[in-house]
Amino acid sequence: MTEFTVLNPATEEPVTTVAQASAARAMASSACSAEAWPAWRAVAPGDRARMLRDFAAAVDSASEELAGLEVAGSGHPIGAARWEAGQVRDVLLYYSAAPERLSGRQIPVSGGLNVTFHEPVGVVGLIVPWNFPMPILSWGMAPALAAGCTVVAKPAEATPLTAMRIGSLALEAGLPPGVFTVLPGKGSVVGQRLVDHPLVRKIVFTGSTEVGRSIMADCARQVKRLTLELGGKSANIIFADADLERAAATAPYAVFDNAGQDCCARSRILVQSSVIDRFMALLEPAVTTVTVGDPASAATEMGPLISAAHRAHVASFVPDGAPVAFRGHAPAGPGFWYPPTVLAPVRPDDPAYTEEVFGPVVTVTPFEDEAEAVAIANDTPYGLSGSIWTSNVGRAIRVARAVESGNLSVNSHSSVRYWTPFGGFKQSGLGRELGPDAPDAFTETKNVFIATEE
Ligand code: TAP
Repeated sequence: MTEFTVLNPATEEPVTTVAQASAARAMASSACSAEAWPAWRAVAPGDRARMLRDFAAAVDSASEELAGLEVAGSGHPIGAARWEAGQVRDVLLYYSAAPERLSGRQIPVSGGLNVTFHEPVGVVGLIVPWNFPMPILSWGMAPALAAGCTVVAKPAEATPLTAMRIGSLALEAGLPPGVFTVLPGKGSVVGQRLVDHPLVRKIVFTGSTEVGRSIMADCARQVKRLTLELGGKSANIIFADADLERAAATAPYAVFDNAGQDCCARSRILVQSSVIDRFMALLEPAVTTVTVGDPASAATEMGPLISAAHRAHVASFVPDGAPVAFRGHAPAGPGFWYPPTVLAPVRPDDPAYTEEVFGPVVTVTPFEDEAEAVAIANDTPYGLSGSIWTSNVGRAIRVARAVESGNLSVNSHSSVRYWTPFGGFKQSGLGRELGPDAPDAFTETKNVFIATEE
């Protein structure tokens, strides 16, 4: 049996070891999930709703334990980890209302009537990255279960602990065995078997664009349903007429949240050139005062990166001689620390400007006018997120419509809410999660004609 040692990213010390599921176990669990499906889809909608509420209550009562696991195993600051555990509860509660609302339509036709049904697709394979182990698990798990699907979830190898505990909480809350299964293990072993297994009818993948592309090709061979949530290189666009104080004060949280390991990180700040000096003067104290340190401390705003390898990857974007305008602090000693770093001015071909860094590194680039801001924002293969700062309502709407991205905010740095649709344009993904329609993505529409003529 292969084991994986989970390291505490803040101390580099082992937290625990986890037995990795084998390829055979992944295949067997997929088959068990398929066996559990007919009974789960037959549970009366109100009863399925109640079971999801019981699951949410179990998560709620274990929220401190879950938060502690995320602090130890992923290095998330305790305040963020508590919020993430609360998000699992809230997402389960939100979608617990869905089973009783999965109503079809009645369509008038000559000679009878047509009715439509939302039929669950079957077993869903849910593949989760390491950056937000709890929220991203819940975004796929809750609407899939609500729609009447069974779920086999594969957390990232590096961060399996909270998903495993949530899997056991599902059983404690009364979900039948096989309805929600968590399989820790390698992507190339467990994840790939979920993609390949013919009884897994849909894959929900969140991760890198590179792996997403290969999973899409594998799903194509079986015409398997697929949702992809992939990388990002989002812009934070600041016009001269914006509230510069607020824009600068919140810019660090738009990119350094979760140490920049955030698909929605606004990692390219674009500032109208007439105010760029003033903006940089406001940004510097906002960046240098970000509290980076012990994730267990309630005052901490930014923790470590996930691993030594990932820190080396992030550092490769800031080689000797890089145009560091200013940077914040990070602890010395053990832990995969990297300080918040602002690069300016950057060349248009600088990898820190063109590629997803997935760490606390942000570039600042000037633009002259609205057209140039939109052109720069769209000059990327990605299209996940972004922010627009302006006091001109018309401009806010024009730019929001022109930026090719799935999730935007105006005069705010936050755009992800579980009750609104979430997903990417271009190479940031395919399909949408969250929002009121998410359970529909786990169903097929069936159309039945009923003759009424004698
Ligand atoms: P990946 O390396 O792509 O891994 C994501 C998940 O896929 C992990 O569970 C991984 O397992 C698994 N995996 C790897 N190879 C696989 C294969 N051949 N078949 C099936 N599964 C496989 O990404 P990551 O480094 O963990 O996450 C960072 C990336 O995710 C960034 O690009 C980020 O932007 C993106 N992301 C996007 C979003 C949204 S919502 N758009 C949210 C968060 C993150 P192992 O880890 O065990 O190898």
